[in-house]
Amino acid sequence: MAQKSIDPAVSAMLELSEQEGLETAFSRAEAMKPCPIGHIGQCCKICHMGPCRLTKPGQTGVCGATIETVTARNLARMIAAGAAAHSDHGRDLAMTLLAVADGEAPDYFIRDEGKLRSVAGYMGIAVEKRETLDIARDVATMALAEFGRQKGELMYVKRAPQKRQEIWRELGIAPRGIDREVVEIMHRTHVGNDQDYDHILMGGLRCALADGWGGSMLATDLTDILFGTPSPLETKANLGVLASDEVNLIVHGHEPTLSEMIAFATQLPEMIEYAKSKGAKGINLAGICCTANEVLMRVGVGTVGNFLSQELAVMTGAIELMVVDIQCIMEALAPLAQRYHTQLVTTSPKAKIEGATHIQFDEHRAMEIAKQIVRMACDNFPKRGQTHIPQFKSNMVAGFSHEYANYMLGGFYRGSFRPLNDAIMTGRLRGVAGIVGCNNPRSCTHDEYHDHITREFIRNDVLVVQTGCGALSSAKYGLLTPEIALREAGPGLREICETLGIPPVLHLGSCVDNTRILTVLSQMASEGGLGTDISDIPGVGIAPEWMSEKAISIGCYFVASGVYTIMGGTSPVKASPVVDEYISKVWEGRLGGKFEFIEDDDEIVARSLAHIDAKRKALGLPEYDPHRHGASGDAMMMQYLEAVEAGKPVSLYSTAGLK
Ligand code: XCC
Repeated sequence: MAQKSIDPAVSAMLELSEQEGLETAFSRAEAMKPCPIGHIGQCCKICHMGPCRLTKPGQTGVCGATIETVTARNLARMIAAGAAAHSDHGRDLAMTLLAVADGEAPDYFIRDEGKLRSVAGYMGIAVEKRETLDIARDVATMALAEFGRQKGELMYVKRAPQKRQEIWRELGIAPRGIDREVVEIMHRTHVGNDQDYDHILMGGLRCALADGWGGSMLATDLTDILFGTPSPLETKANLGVLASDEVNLIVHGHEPTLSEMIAFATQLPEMIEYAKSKGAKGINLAGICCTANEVLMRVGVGTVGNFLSQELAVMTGAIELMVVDIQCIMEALAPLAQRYHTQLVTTSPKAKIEGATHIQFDEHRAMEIAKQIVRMACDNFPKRGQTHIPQFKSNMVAGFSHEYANYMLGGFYRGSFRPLNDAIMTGRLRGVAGIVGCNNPRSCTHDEYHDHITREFIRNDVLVVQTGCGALSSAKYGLLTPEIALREAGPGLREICETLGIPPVLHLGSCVDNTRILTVLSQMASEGGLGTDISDIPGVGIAPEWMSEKAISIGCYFVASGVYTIMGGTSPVKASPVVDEYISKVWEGRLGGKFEFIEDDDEIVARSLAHIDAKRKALGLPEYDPHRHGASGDAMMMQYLEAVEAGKPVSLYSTAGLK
């Protein structure tokens, strides 16, 4: 059997699934090849004269649509679906904040007043001598109005560098209302409407910007206000976080509203006593996907893994209950859970699954519902049969918000991004990279691209920031620990990590928190020394194992913000070489950021480093030289420890020359 995952816990569970004849996403991907027509955007199914398959050169659909129009419409619709998903998540958080402000959601409160005041500042809401809940009400109301805004631009456009805002205005893509941009793409891509690929795709970028600088950015801000702005904390990752003698409850999906409440409910003495009354030693909460990211970076809940681990977690037989909210939840979980004692509970009115138990979440009764779910999990514990928990888990540090980055670079009184910019200017850091997004059993061995690309970057002195399932991948292999810098980071990056005590790979949160990267890039651009716009910064964005439409929306808002963005795997517009080239070359000419799909991981690294070096050159910065910044004292210590481990006779004083 070809290696399907680099994760030993996943491999162990896949072996078990084969022995027991159980299907997984891995086996289904192998058994059913992707549709060769749809895979590259060759199929048009937006009306019922089709679907039309444009497989021959020059062929058009029944209506006359060219392959350029068809691929462009398909991509634009992916953006709209992704933007809708992220933004609707943001809307729900605004509704929760409003309910808190109106005293209708008594189990929640404002956890970060400072953030509330800064967000009010972005929105032009007065804060002086005002009650917290009054400010919160105005912030929630203004946030909700952004979805239905009919005139003008989204408020957060102003958070981008001035030059970037002007580019958007000149190109006519400054986003207006969030809902309006999504609706307009659906309208424009309806049969017989917008039939100019350039025009369709520029509209797609405007919709993506409404996600990045609108719905998702609001989701991040409102989550921080309600649940706290993250700062680093330690937790653990991989299937080994499951407990053999405790009730295992898994939160999966994306929204923090219920999972945060469940995290508190599991700590209540009455709940722990209840678990004990069922024969368990306690309650063990863990997460999957971005719900995991939300609760791990705020309350230190461990994660069992990323997207492709969801079925395998159930197959351990050790999960009493998996509660899901929205997005990235496989339908296959329901029939699989029925083969075990695991209860699958859906909670969102937007995501029901046949065969699962539905307990509708309502923020007005949040703790009551959380307790009900925790009790259900405990009730299930006596039904547990044989378990197979792979004993693999790694330490991780998570929770590097933009606010914390300011603090870590300069303390309370001198918080600033100056040291980061200086490090790039001197060449200690070659550049920065965001490695984000999903897993995809069809594009590569599970986690392999995330892992390989991340390690190559840190070896080359590129500071890596991560979100989503990419971050969870690195968590499982120990890349989110400061120690890894000693072993694998290049000398300049290692020096910085040692000085600040940070890992060379920073966990920035969930997928909506990709907007934290936008904020960081904007601050770097305005700090000085690295140009005046995001597109001047020596950096790249990569989603090496993407699979969801949300990843396409994220990729496009990064491109529109000026970032060279690389997606792994096959291009969904490959059927039109014209459109494939357009999203790279034409977009780069207009926006400074380009969108490329690259199938090979080494090529992703090579093109990224070449881009970073070209940006350094354009800024007049010294050429990157890995030997310029010497090895630190800790490097000598590492050599000494390695020699001791290898049983070599050595003294600490002689390690400097030791190979
Ligand atoms: Fe989903 Fe956010 Fe992709 Fe992971 S990274 S598979 S979208 S959970 Ni967002």
